Amino acid sequence: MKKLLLFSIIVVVIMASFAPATIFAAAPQIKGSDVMVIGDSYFALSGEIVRALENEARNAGVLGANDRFRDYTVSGSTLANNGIPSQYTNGINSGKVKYVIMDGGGNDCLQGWTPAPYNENTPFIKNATDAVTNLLKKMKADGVVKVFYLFYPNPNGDLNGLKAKLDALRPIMQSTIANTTEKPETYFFDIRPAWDGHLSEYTLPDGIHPTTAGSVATAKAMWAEMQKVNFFGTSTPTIKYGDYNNDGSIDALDFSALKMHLMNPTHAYNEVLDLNLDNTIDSIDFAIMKQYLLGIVKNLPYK
Ligand SMILES: [Ca+2]
Ligand SMILES: [Ca+2]
Repeated sequence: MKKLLLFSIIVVVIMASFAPATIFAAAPQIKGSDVMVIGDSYFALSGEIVRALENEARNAGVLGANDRFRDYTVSGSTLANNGIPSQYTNGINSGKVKYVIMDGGGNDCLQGWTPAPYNENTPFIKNATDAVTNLLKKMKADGVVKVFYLFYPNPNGDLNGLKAKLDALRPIMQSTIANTTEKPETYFFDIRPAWDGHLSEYTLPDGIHPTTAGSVATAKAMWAEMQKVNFFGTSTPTIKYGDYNNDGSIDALDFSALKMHLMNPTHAYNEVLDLNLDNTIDSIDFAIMKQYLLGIVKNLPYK
């Protein structure tokens, strides 16, 4: 037992000394090239939402300082007529992605004159929702893991009935996405609450597109939602590894508790003490905790 323990400690020390220093740094957890952004002028006109969202990701340590998402957004794009879907095709043809951030449907609402009332069979709605169903299906086949679909704020003014059309499209698009079976994990995000009470401040004189303040607020709200749903899978695990006595810190008390735990020949498995996530509690975990307390291992669990 003692020999094994010593051996383990030596192995860990050797591994640590040969590993590049960056292995312990808070490295970016996603690559910008894994993230594709597609959509219309709501994103594309100034590009500020995407830039602000990248900043949020950087500030959270999720994206590297000079890394960017892959932005294929084009002003004026519809979902129908292979507009936004063709952005996706262009993007995926130059490299696979795990995450897609998108909007769409606003320009579909602006196509031609359509009398109210609107329902799921109204052409501009049906064409847009059919396009999204097919797009999600293709994304699933291409191995996209998650999709974040941003749906617009209210326009500032009626804008020839645009508000009524968006109000009709919004719930139908949301249920279409929910009912699509072949899709990546898809989040439909209604941005209106973040804009409540700020419509004039956040909207350009055209009544539709976001100002800089509107872009930043939109990105912040998107990021808060992404963190909430752990969109990029980078949130801190809820288990505090190593904190055996659950007092919020990992210290000598936990170290001696782990020692006692190991000395008990019938010791049970305890996830909190499995510091290398190999489903056993043994001398390797003990060695890792020692390294952690010495400041050599910076993060638990240690893989
Ligand atoms: Ca503790
Ligand atoms: Ca273990």
